[in-house]
Amino acid sequence: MRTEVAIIGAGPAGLLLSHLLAGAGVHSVVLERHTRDHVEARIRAGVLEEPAARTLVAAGIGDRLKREGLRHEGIHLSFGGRRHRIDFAALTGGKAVTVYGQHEVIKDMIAARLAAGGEILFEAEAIGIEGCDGDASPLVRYRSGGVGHELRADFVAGCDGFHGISRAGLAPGRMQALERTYPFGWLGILAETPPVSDELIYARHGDGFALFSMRTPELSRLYVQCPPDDDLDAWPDGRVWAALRTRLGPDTDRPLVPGRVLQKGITQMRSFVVEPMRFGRLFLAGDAAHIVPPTGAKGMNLAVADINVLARALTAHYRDARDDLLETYSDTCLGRTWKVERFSWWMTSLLHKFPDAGPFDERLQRAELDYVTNSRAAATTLAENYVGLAYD
Ligand code: FAS
Ligand code: PHB
Repeated sequence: MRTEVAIIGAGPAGLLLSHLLAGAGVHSVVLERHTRDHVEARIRAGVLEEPAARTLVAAGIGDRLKREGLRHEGIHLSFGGRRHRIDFAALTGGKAVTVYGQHEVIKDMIAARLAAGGEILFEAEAIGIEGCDGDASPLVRYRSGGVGHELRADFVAGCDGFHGISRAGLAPGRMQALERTYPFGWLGILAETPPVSDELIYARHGDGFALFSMRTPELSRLYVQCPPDDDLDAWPDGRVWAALRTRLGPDTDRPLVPGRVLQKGITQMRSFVVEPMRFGRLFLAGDAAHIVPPTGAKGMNLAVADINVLARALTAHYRDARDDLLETYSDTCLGRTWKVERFSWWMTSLLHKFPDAGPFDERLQRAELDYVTNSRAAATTLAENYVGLAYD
């Protein structure tokens, strides 16, 4: 099989790239190792920053997002038993985020691709990438239905997430991996319970962090900080609800009502960046190139930002015979990535309980929370990062 751009992975990065390229008349094939049902049911992120939501709407895949997405003009930071609102609209000239599940974004993208005759091969696992360094066309080997296949292309987009083969297949000496891991994880649930607040609550509590988020007026997404290697069995529903009630505290719009837990999982917390993000004709994007702790709600948004740059660069190559944007792809993306890494690390440091933290550290953390919630300058910094820094 032959295409112009071989895309590995049908996550937000791969699907959006395929869609934007099709809009510019560039052919691509998406290889996805899981079934369509699996990728559409996978519960992950839930907040779209403004530039990302605008990108989806401009690309014609934002109709349901506009109809069903929840516009949030602020968040709450909760500590010392009280909530403090960060008013995005007032601090950023009217900007906001949109609460809309990542799996809903995936459904919209897949439906749009298939309706337009796009090629997404599900249950097609890429097993090798060859020949990305020369002028010759690279080759992606993949397995589907127990049979080996080949996909030849001009370029390969590695959109296969943190555990994918695109980055893993590179010789260690070709890249630098920069990482920070955190001494805690997040236990997250998706539950049938009415929201305790009209906006997200990020809680810093003596027992650890907690987050109230939502998907719909009936479905809430809730997280509690837990030890990094904790086992799900250690968290029966009753314990989860008790921890949430304690850490979110009494200052909510409505009481927390335990409901049916539809999904439960533990996510590791790490900051990770690989440099560069381009290796000849192979371009890494999204989680394949960088991971942020979810405290800043940036994972999916950073993937969309990368694709915004990559789609423009590949379109310029095919339409205008320009390769300068391909040349600068890695630097352009890393510039934003490190700002987003900083913000996500800062939010994580501000709101979590570090096992080895002493009273001095805790006083500093408290002072930072007091400063952020009482200084317009500091609150503005948080707000402009949370709603999303403008694309270059
Ligand atoms: P993705 O991981 O979404 O997609 C990669 C795709 O490649 C997958 O479909 C995978 O099956 C496929 N693939 C992998 N190897 C392949 C191969 N060899 N052949 C073919 N296909 C292959 N962010 C938040 O902001 N909030 C959250 O609550 C949150 N929760 C998360 C929970 C988890 C468990 C994870 C892993 C991430 C979470 N994130 C969260 C971050 C998340 O939103 C990611 O940043 C986002 O999915 C990144 O998108 P992609 O780069 O497209 O990668
Ligand atoms: C979510 O809704 O899943 C969510 C929201 C904000 C975060 C992380 C996750 O920071």
